[in-house]
Amino acid sequence: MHANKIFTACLVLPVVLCLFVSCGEKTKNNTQTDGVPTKPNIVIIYLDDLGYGDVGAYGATQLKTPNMDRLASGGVRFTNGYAASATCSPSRYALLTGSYPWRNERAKILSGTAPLLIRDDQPTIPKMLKTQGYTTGIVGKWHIGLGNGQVDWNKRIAPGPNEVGFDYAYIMAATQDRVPTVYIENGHVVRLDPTDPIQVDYKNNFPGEPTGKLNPEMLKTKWHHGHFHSIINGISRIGYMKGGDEAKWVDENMADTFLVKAQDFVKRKKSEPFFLYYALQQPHVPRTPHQRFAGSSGLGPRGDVIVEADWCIGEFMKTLESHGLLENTLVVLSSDNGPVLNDGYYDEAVEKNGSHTPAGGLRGGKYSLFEAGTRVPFITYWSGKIEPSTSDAVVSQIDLFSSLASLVNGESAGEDSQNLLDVLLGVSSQGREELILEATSRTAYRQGDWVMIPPYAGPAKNEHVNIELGNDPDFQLYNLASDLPQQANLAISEPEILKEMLAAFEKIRGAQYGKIEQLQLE
Ligand code: NG6
Ligand code: CA
Repeated sequence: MHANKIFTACLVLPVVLCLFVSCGEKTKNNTQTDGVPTKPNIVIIYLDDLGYGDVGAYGATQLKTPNMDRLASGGVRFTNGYAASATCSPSRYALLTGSYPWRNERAKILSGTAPLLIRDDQPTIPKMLKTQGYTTGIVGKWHIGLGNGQVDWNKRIAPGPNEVGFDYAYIMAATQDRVPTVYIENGHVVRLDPTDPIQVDYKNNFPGEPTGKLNPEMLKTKWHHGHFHSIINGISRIGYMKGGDEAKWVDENMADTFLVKAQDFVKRKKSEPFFLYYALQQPHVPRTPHQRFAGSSGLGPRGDVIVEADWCIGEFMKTLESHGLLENTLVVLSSDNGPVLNDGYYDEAVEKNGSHTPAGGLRGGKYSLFEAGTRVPFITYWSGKIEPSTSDAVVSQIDLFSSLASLVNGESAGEDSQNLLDVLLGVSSQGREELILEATSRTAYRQGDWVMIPPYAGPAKNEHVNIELGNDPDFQLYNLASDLPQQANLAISEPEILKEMLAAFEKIRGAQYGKIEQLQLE
C-alpha cells in the first residue's frame, strides 16, 4: 500500500510539476493576479466589406488608417489571410464554427428574419472559450440568423448569440441595410415600446407604409438597385418594417454606439479572461458616417466610414491600454469579405473613389471567386508577445477556432479548422497547404500558389456592382506567385496541375464536376 502510494507520487508529481512549469511558461508575458497566471483575453475586430487595399498597411495611400496600421506594424500582417466566403453570413458562420460554409446549405446572405444558422449542438469559439473560464461577448453585426423561423420581435428573440455561447450580446440582427433597424441586447430589442410593437416582413409591405420605390421624395439617400422597401431615417432598406419607432437606431450614431458597448464590456469584464467579438458595420452600405467624419476622407461616405471605423479601433485599443490589458490581450483584425463600391445606393462611392484601390490590385471584389472576394486584411497583435512581422502564410478565419483552442487548452472542434496558432503568433510560417474559397455558393480551390476555379455558368460580371464574379464556362487556373492579379489562365498550358488540383478539390468538396478521367484536358 505504502509502496504503491510512493510509486504513484513518483509518477504524478513530475507531471504536476511539468504542467505547472509549462503553464507558467505559456503565460509568462501575461498579467498575473495574486500570482495566479491568467489566460489571455481575446478580441476579434471584424469589419464589414473592408477590402484588401483599404488599409494603409496594405498599400492604401489616399485613405488614412493610422490605427489599423499601428496594429499591422506592431503585429503580424498577413498577406494571404482569407475570409471563408466573399459575402457576410457564410464568412461569419465559418468564423464562429470553424466549419466551411458550403457544408451548411443555408449559409447564404440572410434576410433579417432568417433562422439561426448554427445548430444547437454545434461547437463554436465562444462555447469552447467558456469551457476554459472565459466570459464572452459580441457587439455589432450578427447576420447569421435569429430564432427558428417565426421571430416575434416584441418578445425575447432566441435562439441567437446567447444560445451559441455569448454571455453578452449587443447586436444588429442582419445588416445596416436590412430591417429590423433596431439593436438587440441579450435577445431583447433595446428601447422597445410595447404600445408600438415591431412587425417585420420580407415579402409584403404593411398597408399604408411608405417605401423607397413609391416615395422617393422621402429619401435622403437614393437607392440604386435593391433597397427600395421600408424607409427608415430617410434611407430605404431591404425588407418591410412597421412600428418600433423609439427603438430604431440612428445610423450616424451606430459606430459610437457599438464602440461604447465594446468598451463597456471590456471595462466590466477586465478582471476575468474575456473574449470579445467586436463586429463593426463599416464600410457596408448604407454608409452613414457621424458628422465628425463626414467629408474626412475626401473619398465620399465610403472613405469616411473607413476613417470612422479606424478611429473606433483606435479608441477601443486605448481602452485596452488604459486598463493595462494590452500585454494580456490577443487582438485579431480582419474583414468578412472583399470590397464593393456601389452596393445599392447612390452614395458617390464610385464617383469619389479617385485613384484609391479597395482591392489592392487583386482581381474581383465582394461576391467574387477571384482573390479580392475573400483575401482580406488579416492582422494579429499582442503587445509584448507577438514580434512585428509580415507573413505570407495562408491563413483562413476558419482556423481561428482551432488556433484559439490551442492557445487556451480548449477543445478544437471546428471540423475544417486548422491549428495555426504558431503562425498567428508569428513564430511559424507554415500556413495552410490548401483552402476552399467560396463566393455566393460557388467554390474554388487554392493549393500552394495555385488557384483553380471550376467552370460556372452565370454572368462573368455583376453589372450593378461592377465586379467580375469569376464565372467562366471553362476551367481557370492561376499561379498567384507569378500572377497575383489573375490575368493569365494556365488551365490549358498546365493540364497536369489542373488535374491534380481538381482531384484534390473534389476530394474535399465531393465529386461535382464529373469523373476526372472524363475531363477534356487538351
Ligand atoms: C445584397 C445586397 C447588398 C448587401 C448584400 C449583403 C441588394 C441588391 N444587394 O443582396 O446591398 O446588403 O446583400 O452584404 O439587395 S453582406 O456583406 O452582408 O454579405
Ligand atoms: Ca460583408
